[in-house]
Amino acid sequence: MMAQNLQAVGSVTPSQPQSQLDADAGQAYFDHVMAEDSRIEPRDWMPDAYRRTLVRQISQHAHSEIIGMQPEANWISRAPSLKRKAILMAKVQDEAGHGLYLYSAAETLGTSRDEMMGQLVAGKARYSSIFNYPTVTWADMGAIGWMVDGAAICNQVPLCRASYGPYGRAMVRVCKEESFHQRQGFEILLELANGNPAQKQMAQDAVNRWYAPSLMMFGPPDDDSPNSKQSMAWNIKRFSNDELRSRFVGMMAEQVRVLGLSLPDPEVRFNEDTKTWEHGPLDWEEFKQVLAGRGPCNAQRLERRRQAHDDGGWVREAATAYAAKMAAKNEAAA
Ligand code: BYC
Repeated sequence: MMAQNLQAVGSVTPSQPQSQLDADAGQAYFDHVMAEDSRIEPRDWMPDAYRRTLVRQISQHAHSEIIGMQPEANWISRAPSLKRKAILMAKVQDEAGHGLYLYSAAETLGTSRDEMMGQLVAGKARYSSIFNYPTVTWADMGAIGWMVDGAAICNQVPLCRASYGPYGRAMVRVCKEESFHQRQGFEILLELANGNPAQKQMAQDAVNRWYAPSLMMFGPPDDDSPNSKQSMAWNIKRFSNDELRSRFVGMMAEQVRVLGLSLPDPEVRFNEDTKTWEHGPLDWEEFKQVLAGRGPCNAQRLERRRQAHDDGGWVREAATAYAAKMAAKNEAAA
């Protein structure tokens, strides 16, 4: 936090625990940080609603990374070469790492990882709609890397400047890794697109399947997005859902030409008047169904996560027993 910021808000210091600030002084400090487009850190005073919004968004994001491992892990044993298996395995491990940075960032807001994981396995937490679609061919690994990670980059690069410090900092590393993921997906599609006619068709079919779901990753249209306005006022979101979706369409429209493939949307065009990319209508009813748990793979994804959680129970028990043993030993030595 810069010194001039502190002077401007009198005696309030950024690291003062919340309990030591009265609400008015805390709110004044918080408003000042927002006006300066500066950062809130874990021990700073913050409005309860800001904290809740962050826990909601960061935990959903963490869950997305963890559930997002499944559609790709599904292809590790069937990847067409040892090199492809190794690359895919590294990518899936990266997603686990992203989940861990994000759970850690959410924990700094006072919600434990156990609690967040409990909500996920109970089916009470959201995670990205995109991971409720099946991965039916190897080309889907290319389409996920190019389109899903591409959408993630468009959405997440602005989040590197999110007003909550631990979230913004986690995003920097996540985005670097996502860029590598996107390149590997593009390269899978490029190789298939330059292969035999059946391989090229496989790549085109995958692009067709993932196009609309990847556009929906950005969330509902702006006039149906209840959280955007406040999140933008709090410098968490920097652009609206539709703005980011439009940027993403422009990015794909250029890159798909290099692949020698096409987007399954004849209405994609650059509007010279508004200087934005436009696309055809999306099936928002399908999006709502997926969010309500009725997508093609929702049940399967949750069941697999529950199974993995149960299978890992012995590790949690062992870690708890070890911590208790160490605590008792330290107490005896004190
Ligand atoms: N899926 O008011 P809105 C990845 C919900 S991981 C499900 O616009 P907001 C990757 C939304 O939560 C990608 N739910 O909300 C991993 C809200 O419901 P609640 C994950 C969605 O928060 C592995 C309601 O709809 N990325 O990239 O302002 C392998 C109304 O929406 C979705 C992130 O999580 C959706 N697509 O904006 C490869 C990024 N969209 O909570 C790749 C961080 C909306 O009120 N998150 N909803 O019950 C964000 O940027 C924002 O939370 C969103 C939504 C843009 C997603």
